[in-house]
Amino acid sequence: MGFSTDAIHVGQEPDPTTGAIIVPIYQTSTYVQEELGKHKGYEYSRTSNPTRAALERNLAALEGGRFGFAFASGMAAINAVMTLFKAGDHIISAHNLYGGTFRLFERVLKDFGLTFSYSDTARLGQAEAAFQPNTRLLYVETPTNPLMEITDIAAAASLAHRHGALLAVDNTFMSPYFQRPLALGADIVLHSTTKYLNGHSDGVGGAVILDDARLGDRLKFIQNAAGAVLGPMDSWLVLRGVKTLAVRMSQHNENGMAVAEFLAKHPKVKNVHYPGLPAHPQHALARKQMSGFGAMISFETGSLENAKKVLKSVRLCSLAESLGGVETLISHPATMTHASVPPEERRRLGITDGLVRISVGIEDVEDLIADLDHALASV
Ligand code: P1T
Repeated sequence: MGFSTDAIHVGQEPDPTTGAIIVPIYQTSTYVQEELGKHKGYEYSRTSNPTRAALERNLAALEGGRFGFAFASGMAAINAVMTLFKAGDHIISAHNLYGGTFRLFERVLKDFGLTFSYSDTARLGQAEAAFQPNTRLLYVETPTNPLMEITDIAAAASLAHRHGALLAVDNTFMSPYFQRPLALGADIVLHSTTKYLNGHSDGVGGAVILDDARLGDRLKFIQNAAGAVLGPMDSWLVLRGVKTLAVRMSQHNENGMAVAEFLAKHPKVKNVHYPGLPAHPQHALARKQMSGFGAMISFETGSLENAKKVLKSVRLCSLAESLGGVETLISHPATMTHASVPPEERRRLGITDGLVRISVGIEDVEDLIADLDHALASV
């Protein structure tokens, strides 16, 4: 079946007891057993819950993996994946990541004996040089938050596999509608479902999808043992959001392209990071491995003062962290999403004090452009 059909139907057969067309919110912690050891497949909601199970099956189908796991947040999903590894293991991570991911690696997981190297995975030669005999994982976001750098997923997968390591891809910015990392050779796909999968800015969640049965068994064990599961209500909100993922993403993409083109021509804007622009250094790779470019854009205003003026002058775009909702959000990576990346590291990467990020929503794009035009006039 096609993507939209799967998004609407997989895991969502009519409720067997009532015929309800929508999977109910099974707001229950436990399940009554007929006799010792005899139950209907559910024992306790940390272990499994029918609403969460529906979402997990659905997301697995959309990403093309056999196993899906829903977590309490994107960070909880990333943390669960990292606990597949053990003290002494080495992980190579892309140098540009969501600031919270970098914070988890550097300020939590390092204390448990995992070791990290950071490299520019847009240039895989650099990542290749970072491999050690104990390297177990190559971890990338593509496109990256907020600089929209792109890693060649197929090449990164063969590089990792040549060194006996796995490849994990955070697919939050593209969603499975535009990019399917497992089909390109990745072993693990991660999401902050808070973003496009939910799509309506009304829930925090995370997901992991993979295809390998041994890894799947272990992650299922970790999900239950560590317990950072997504609740039934939040699972239901993501299920509901995913039904319109295809139409939303296609409108996000159209609006994203129009806003990026507007910004690229604007005299007050110095540099626009958007993979759909032919000037993006990896535009050709983006066309090859993604079927759209999405709606995340960052651009350079030249200084903190200019960035502040833009962020203060917008009326329709909302100044807020997060992304991927139907409404347009605008933010300042250096002091918001990437504040936990040390200033010198931010500067080295290009996350300057003048960088502004937009998550382009699906409002009428003329209204968004008029708002940005008005805001940029204050610079
Ligand atoms: O916020 P949470 O659901 O825990 O997801 C963390 C996360 C993981 N991966 C990527 C690529 C992300 O962008 C995020 C969260 N990002 C933001 C809140 C933000 O505004 O960029």
